[in-house]
Amino acid sequence: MPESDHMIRNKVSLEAVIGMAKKRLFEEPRKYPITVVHHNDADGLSSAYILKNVFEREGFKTQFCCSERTYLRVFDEVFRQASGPVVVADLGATKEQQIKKISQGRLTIIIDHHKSGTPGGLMELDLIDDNFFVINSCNHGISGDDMASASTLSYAFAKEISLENKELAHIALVGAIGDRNHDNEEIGYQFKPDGYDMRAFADTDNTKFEFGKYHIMLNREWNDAEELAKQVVTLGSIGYLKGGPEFCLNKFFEKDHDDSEVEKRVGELTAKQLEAYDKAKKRIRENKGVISEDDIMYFDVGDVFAGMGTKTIGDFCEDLMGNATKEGLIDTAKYLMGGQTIEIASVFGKPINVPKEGEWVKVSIRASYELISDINEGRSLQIDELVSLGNPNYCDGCHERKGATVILKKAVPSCLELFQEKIKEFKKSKGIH
Ligand SMILES: [Mn+2]
Repeated sequence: MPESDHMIRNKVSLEAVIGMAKKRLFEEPRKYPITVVHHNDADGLSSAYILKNVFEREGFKTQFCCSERTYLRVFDEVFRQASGPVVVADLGATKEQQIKKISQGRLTIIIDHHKSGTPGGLMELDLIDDNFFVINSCNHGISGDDMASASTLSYAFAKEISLENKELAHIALVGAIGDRNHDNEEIGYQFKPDGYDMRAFADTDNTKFEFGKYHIMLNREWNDAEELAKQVVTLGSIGYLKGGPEFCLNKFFEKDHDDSEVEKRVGELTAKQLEAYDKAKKRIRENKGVISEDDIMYFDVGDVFAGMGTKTIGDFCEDLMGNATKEGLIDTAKYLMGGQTIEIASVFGKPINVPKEGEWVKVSIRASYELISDINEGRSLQIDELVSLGNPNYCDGCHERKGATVILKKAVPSCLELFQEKIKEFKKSKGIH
């Protein structure tokens, strides 16, 4: 690409990238399906549903791959097995350079609102070319945490393709609410007044804000968007390997959304989840899989969450901090770390191992109230700092008071020791013993 062109592209607006990606997509023959690789939460599933409808209306066939994280192994397999363009939703930003490499010039469009994994930001490295587009609010100064969701960006892309797609606003709202719910406790279910999300839904007739809540029109009635987002999360996480994502794409968001079928599915999954929670608590009570350090309480859940997505371990840790504190199951002054073995994911029905070799554990990390006050007062490490010191290769998506990482199963004890060491060093540096 000539230098002048490079300069122009470095300065393009979000709208311009969306326009360029659309133009390039329409040059593709309709011969091969578009593969949509998407996250399994409400934001990722809403995005996928929007893209499915938009692409199919334009005469493309579609196929889907639902992933819990940006696993390069999943992308390897998608590009190996599929022939058409690949569109990534609510994933990808942290590993855009590697994905570009894997794509080998195949048309790829990443729609994400997570921070770019490219140091200094994407635009400086000229990652965008005629076959690779990144539609990411963060690259244009719009925060993905509280201003824009992936489903709002997917919706913007949909509207660029045809204004008719405005009728998908309500689906985008469910995704946007889902992300607000989980990532941003202070803001709660509200959108920032001048955010990208807020503006997207300002002028749509199937969404409304009333009595402090967002509502969407689905199945000829107004529904509480928060409630729908929670149901989608259950289907996508607890039902991750049990057809939950497919149900969302083919039934849940459809106009003839059947409340009784949804209630039945979500009810069954929730019952299974609670049953598994009880079993996991029993393991902790019996001290099975528990490792205690001075400032860390670690436990693993064995196989009791089998078939459920790894989001389950994070939710379980939250539950422990609430209920189990009363039962004395956890030490509220320690970092709580829960481990769930990462299972095989499937790409187009074919099971694959993620990450590449060995058994890996997803470890969710939480701080209970005593520890939170220590963190707030600077007497103990924030969780994102702890992970970046103790397991720096796997620290994406961590916050100050909650986080997660992945660890090779056999390396868990040594990794915990390293975490403990880092906590000790920090305390020593602050003169705390
Ligand atoms: Mn998201």
